[in-house]
Amino acid sequence: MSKLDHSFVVVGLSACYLCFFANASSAQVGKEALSRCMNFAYSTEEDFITRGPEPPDGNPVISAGDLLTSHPTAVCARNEDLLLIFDIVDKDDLGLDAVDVIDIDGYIVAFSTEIDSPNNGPAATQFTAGDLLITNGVVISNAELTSKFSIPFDIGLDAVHFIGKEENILAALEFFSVQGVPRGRAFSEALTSFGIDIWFSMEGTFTPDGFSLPILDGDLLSAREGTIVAKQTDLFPASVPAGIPDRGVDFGIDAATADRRGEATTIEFSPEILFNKEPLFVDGDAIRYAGSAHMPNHFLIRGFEPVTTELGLDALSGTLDVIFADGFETGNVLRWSDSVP
Ligand SMILES: [Ca+2]
Ligand SMILES: [Ca+2]
Ligand SMILES: [Ca+2]
Repeated sequence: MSKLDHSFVVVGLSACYLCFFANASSAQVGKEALSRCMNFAYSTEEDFITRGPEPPDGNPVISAGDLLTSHPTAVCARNEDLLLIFDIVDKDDLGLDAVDVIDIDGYIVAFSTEIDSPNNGPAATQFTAGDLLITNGVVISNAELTSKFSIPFDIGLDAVHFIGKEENILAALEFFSVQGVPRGRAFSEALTSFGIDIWFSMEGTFTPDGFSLPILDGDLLSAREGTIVAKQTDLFPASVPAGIPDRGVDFGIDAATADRRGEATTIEFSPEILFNKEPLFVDGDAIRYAGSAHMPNHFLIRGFEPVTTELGLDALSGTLDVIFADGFETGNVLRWSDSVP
């Protein structure tokens, strides 16, 4: 083969490769795939190639914006599936930074993206990365979510979980879809009237009026009450220096889930940074309230057989119970050495 022919082949291959990745950002797996995430769902921080089960669309590239499960391992939604109703014009993958799978049959998923909508223009904002999106088209703005804390700017959103009976949550989301999302204080009043709450974590730290200490990136908050549901200090065992100013470090919350009854002890979360003393954990791990159990990242992702053991974790939904029941249990101690399969 001449050098010229060779370069045509290389260019052709490169073009196909680019086509492939262009397709990766506009892939869909359809509504049926969501049922796989009925009990447990998550999202990674990074893109990777699966060497495990082939996604329904045949594309082995998994995006950090896709919704995944490890029970059993599957892609439940591509980023574009979640964003379908928002009609994203250039079909970009906008990332996935928080998720709560609420209703499989009605395809109701609450989530947030990593970046603002490309449809935002000078005249109107469709949504930002700090807003809470629902697959029925509802946008709960960051201002409404944080209204009880009176935060005067978009402070981001990187974990979300709905509290309340499922029928009440669905009724509220339907009401918001038909009537619009109430603004300001009326939003928290609407949550009260439907008997639901939205727990969430911000991307930053802020001291609201009436608070003697700042609310942290690593606190879990109540949108309805304007209170801290779980303080950073409460999430870890006493041996971890979590909490400012009492212990020294804000490890952040990058993902959080719990049951729907509002029991803080059922919280499962992922921190933003690692801890390199005992009990060891990394930012992609999932940890149960007060450090009562620990799920290493590599255990969540291992069904995809990625060529690494750590892909990050920035959204959690459902419960890790199903994974623990699958034969993984570290008991009451956080120890990395115990958890390597
Ligand atoms: Ca993600
Ligand atoms: Ca997150
Ligand atoms: Ca946070």
